[in-house]
Parts: sequence; structure tokens; C-alpha cells
Amino acid sequence: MFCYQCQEAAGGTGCTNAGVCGKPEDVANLQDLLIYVLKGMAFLALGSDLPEHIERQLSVFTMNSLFATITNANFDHDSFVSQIRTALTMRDVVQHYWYERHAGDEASLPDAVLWKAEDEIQFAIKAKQVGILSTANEDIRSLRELLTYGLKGMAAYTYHAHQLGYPHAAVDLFLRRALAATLDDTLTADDLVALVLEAGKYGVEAMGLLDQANTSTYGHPEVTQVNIGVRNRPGILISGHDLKDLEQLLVQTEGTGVDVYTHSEMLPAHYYPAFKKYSHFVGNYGNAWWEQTKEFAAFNGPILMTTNCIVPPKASYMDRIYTTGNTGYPGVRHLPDGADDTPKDFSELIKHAKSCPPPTELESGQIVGGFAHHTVTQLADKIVQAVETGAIKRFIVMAGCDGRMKSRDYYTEFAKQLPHDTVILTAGCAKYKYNKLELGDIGGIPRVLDAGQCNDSYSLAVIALKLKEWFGLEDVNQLPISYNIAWYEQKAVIVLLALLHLGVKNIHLGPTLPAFLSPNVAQVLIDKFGIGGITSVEEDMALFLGA
Ligand code: SF4
Ligand code: SF3
Repeated sequence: MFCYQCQEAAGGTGCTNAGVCGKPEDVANLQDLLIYVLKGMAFLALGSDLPEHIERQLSVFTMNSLFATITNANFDHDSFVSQIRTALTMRDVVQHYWYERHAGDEASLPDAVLWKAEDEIQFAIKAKQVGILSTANEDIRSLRELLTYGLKGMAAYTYHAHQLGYPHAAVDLFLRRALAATLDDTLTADDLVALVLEAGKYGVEAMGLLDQANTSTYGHPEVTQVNIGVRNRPGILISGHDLKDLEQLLVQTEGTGVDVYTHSEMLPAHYYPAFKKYSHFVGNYGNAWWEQTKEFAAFNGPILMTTNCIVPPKASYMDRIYTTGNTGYPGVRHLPDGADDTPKDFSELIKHAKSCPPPTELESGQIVGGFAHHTVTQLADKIVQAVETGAIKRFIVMAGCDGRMKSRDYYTEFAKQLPHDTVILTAGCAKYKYNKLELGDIGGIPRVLDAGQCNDSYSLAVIALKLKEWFGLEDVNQLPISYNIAWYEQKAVIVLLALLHLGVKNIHLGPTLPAFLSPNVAQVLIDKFGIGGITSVEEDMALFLGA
């Protein structure tokens, strides 16, 4: 195996035996093979007139498959084998339509279309030939992977939007075009750079679509005090990013005597008006994903993982963890989709919860959030005044991911040392590094404004564009905003590309720059966009605040 898609890539270069994340070699290889088949399918689909229902099926299958390969989403060998089998069957169907337009053109078909296999042994052999290192040129490899990781993030956003009934044909088409482009040996590094930047454009579209899907379905996030303590009843802990799963769980647990708590990226669900009406939706339990091994043990009740991030479960709660959607873990029960768009059946989970003791309290009190673009727009007068009077001197975007590396303490320290006339804009699980510090407020505006999940980073872009408008500026880079973003997995890649598309410059990425950026590709990002890493809290503070 060779994988370098996340920030924890072993030795800062890549995982080669097993993932630091816990992904075993066989699963990593199967993920590579699945992506290879997706590329072949994309190639065929681009050259075919597909009936609408097949087109849609293909788009949904592609987004599900890409999502399943995101870091910490799915560790289950069998589910990848079955996904590859389905992909090969679908590829045959699409190939049939391709031949209708290209009879006699078989010689132009790439290997990703032509290879065939019957059994798992052949899968394993092929998988070893089509991994990341099969692209020999380091810069082309880097650009292909940067693009693919952006597509994975994009697929996660369109998946959630699709779940809520919001498809996006143009984004689906781009996904296909970009996947197929990674097979094309005639593309130069410049061609691929252009595609990577174009991915940012579609990233903005995908995130905008998800924002529309979420807010139309569940209302605009509101300023909310979220309880971080527990009650004395059995509970279910729901983690990941899938709001529809949460909705169905809240409906099915109502009146059962079972409470529902959020973990990690599900915290911002509390900000939505649609979920506030459930009195058994108690609060948020614990912190970011990487603390789950101790927090899930203490929760005592069943845990539902709706998306990434899963840490290989400990024996102490292995029998209490469930996966659903695109997540999976060997030996963990998987709750399937409902048939024909009916809700998922969570009765097993609820029954399980009833037999468990209430959660052990980890902490008590409240944290505040709900500062997505709609709320911030309502605070416009207050914010403009605070900036004009000098009460707010600078905004620091500290969105992104949290992670287990000690070096991420940098972000806690950075937040602590920021002067009192600065405001942190955040989204994603990165917030857990500072959302429980007493950072106070500026004239009633909290110094940490949480817009929501990493999926809601779109809100931060909208806020930046609004600030530009309120202050009558020409360029978003004239704003008193600095970007000190923490990244971990591939959704952060599409957020970064989206910000670049919106013209944001001088973004700092940490705790380390991606291993998948070759020196030349990194240099392009530095030259074109002023991308940088992080150094020490003191040096970066001076840099960001212009001291
Ligand atoms: Fe390594 Fe990250 Fe890949 Fe896991 S996802 S195998 S930690 S690079
Ligand atoms: Fe977090 Fe996995 Fe990225 Fe969604 S939950 S931000 S790491």
C-alpha cells in the first residue's frame, strides 16, 4: 500500500504498511482499486449518451464510493470488495452505451475500462498495480492526487445534499470529467493545475448546494447554548456529519425514554431550529473524533457513526458501536439504508440503548455556536461598528480539522495568545482545540464564532464576502482577516480549493503541509496564492497581526 492522503501520513511522506489511521494494507489497496474503476466508469460515461436514471445512479454510486475512501470513514474489507463488484457491473452497463456511439473504437479505451477480474485474488493483484505510485512522475502524481482528494471532499458534500433531495448535475459532471482526466497521460502539469483550480469552483457550488439543502430543510442555524453535561437516562451518541440520520434518529427515539447526544462534528446540529423541538436531544458529549476511544467508553450507551471519523474501536465498546451510510468497520454492526427511500430502522439501536446505563458525565456547562452566515448577517451593524471603532482589529479563520498529533496544541496556544481585539471564525472539528476556553466576547460578540461543521466552511466564505461588501472593499484580501487553517482529511482539501477559487490569498495550513504536494506543486501554490505552513505561535502571531 501507499497512502498519503491525510495529514497523518507516516513520517510526513506516506503510510506503507498500515495506516497511522488504522487502515490495513488490504483495505488501502481495495480503495485504490475502487477509485481506478470509478475513473474507468467516468471515462465511459463522458463518451456516452446515458439515460437519465443511469446517469443519476452513476453519480450517486460515484459519490458514495469516493466518500467511503475518505480518511477514517470505512475500514471494512468486505464492503470494498462488494463495492468493486458493483462498480464492475455498472461499468459494463455504461460500456454498453459507450459502444453505441463508438463502435470499433475499442483501441482508445484505457486499462481502467478494460481490465476484468472475477475474484478477490485478482482484485488484490490488480490493486497493487494501480495505486498512487503507479504514476511515475512526482508532480503529475501530486496533481492527480490533489485533484482526487478534492473530489473526495466534494463528493462528501454532494452526498449530504443528495440525501436531502438536492442533486447537482454540473458538479456530478465535473466529478466525472476530473476523474477521467486523471487517466489521461497527455495532460501536462499545467493542464492538471487548471483542473485543480476548477475543482475549487465546483467546490464552492457543492458547498453552496449543501448549505441550501441544510438550511431549507432544517432552518438557518441560530445562536445556541449547547449543554455539554449529561442527564440520568440512557442515551445514544451520534457522530459524523449526516443530519438526515440525526433527524431520523430523533424522530424514532422520541417518547422512548432514550436521550440523544452529539459527538464531534455532529455538535452543530444543535444550532438548527428543526432539531431544537426535541426535548430528548440533550447536548454534546465529549470532543473531537480522535478522543472517541476514551469518550465512547465512558458514554455507556450505543454510538452511531454516520460518516468519518472512526478510530479503530476498543474492546470496551466494540459491541456498542454501529455504522451506517458510507462508514464501516469489520465486526461492527452496519445499519443499512431504508428500502425505497424509507427511513433507516434504528430500532435495534434504541433497544440496545434501553439496556445501557446513562452516560458518565465528562464535564458540565454550555458552549455557544450557531454563527453561520445568516446569523452573522443579522449581526452586521454590530460587527461593522466594532471594526470601525477598533474594538475588533482582526478576524482569524481557524477552521478545519482536529487531530491527535501533539503538535496541534499549537492551535490551543494560538487561540489563547490572540489579543482580546481579535475574533476567531471557525467551522469543522478544529474548534475543539479552543471552544471550551474562556475567551470572552467583544461587545456581546463571542470571540469564537462557530459556523458549524467543516461542511459549513461555505458560511465562512460567505461571511468574508459580506464583510468585503459592508466595508466597500474591492478585494477580499483587503479585509482584516487571516487564515490559519488546520487540516486532516480530504474535505479540508476541497475547502482549501474553494477558498483559492474565491481569490483568498496567504492561507496558512498546518500543522504540516500535505505530503501529497510535491516540492514543485507546493511552489506553484506558494507563488500563485501565498500558501504557507505554520511555525511557532509567537512568530505566526506576529505575522498574522502584522506586529
Ligand atoms: Fe496514512 Fe492518512 Fe492514508 Fe490513513 S488516510 S493510510 S493515516 S495517509
Ligand atoms: Fe473533523 Fe474528521 Fe476534518 Fe469534518 S470529523 S472536520 S477531521
